[in-house]
Amino acid sequence: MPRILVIGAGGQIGSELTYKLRELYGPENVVASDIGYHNTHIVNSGIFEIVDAQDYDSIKTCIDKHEIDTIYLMAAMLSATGEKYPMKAWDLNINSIFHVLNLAKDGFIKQIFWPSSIAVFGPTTPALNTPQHTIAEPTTVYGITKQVGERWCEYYHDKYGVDVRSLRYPGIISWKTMPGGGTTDYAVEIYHKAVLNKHYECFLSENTQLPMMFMEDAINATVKIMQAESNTVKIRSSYNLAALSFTPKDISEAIQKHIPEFKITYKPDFRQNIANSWPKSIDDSSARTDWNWSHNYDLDKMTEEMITQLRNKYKDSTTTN
Ligand code: VAH
Repeated sequence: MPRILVIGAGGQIGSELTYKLRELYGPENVVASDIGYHNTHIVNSGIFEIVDAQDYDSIKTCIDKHEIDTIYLMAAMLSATGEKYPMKAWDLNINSIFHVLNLAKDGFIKQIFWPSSIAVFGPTTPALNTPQHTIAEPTTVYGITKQVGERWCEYYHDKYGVDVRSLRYPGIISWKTMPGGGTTDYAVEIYHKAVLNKHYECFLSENTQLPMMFMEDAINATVKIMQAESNTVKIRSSYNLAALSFTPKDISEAIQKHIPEFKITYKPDFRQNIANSWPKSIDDSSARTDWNWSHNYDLDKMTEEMITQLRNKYKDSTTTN
């Protein structure tokens, strides 16, 4: 059994990844960690440690204490917050991957998962069905950090044999843990507002098409690439990953099939420029060919699950305007 440390386990993806890994490998083999105790559910759900992803000794102390051999590095500052605090985003996103890559290079851990993002692409990238290998000139700090991180992952694999694996996540939609500081967060907020208020003011314009994915598919892809035979993981920068591609208009129409009175209004903010720089849809055929990836959720199936779960979560809440 692998001995796993999830860094950034308090976040939207990190938390659900932790629950899944504990199901697969046993709770005793999965240590959740974060910079603080903000996600009380994850803190109280099993083994938890405070780990600062920017502090090599903090990570090293934890992997020694728990005899860790595998790290899922999920801590990062996302696109919207990264534009507000560029150097903090650079420091967190880059220092953390270097520490984990060096721990592997020096033989302290065997395997790494590190999330990249479709944010590595920019306004000069072909926007429809974006290929695995194409122009990538990101115009956000977050996208720059993910592009640089991919280069270092590939370098450490090729030069030092580090077994690092990575996926270019699209926007991820889930109901258990709210996302923080992303441009695609609207696609999570809209479901909560639809169930609670039957109205959502969207910070992107109605025809802003972006690549998206339901959390269960993202978690399954992450587990699948980490379990794949090493020689099938041919791309060691990061794999394109895709499932859905929709606009705020599309998602509001899917919601109205369940909540006919739901209304959406639009008030684009600074995040519109970020969204405009990203692809509209992604070609992930390399992942489907190399390690047999496939997704399960389309927009209607995801919307049904989100609304069902959130109605249950908020069943005691009154509707507010
Ligand atoms: C963000 N959720 O919005 C992240 C993601 C593709 C978007 O990387 O910044």
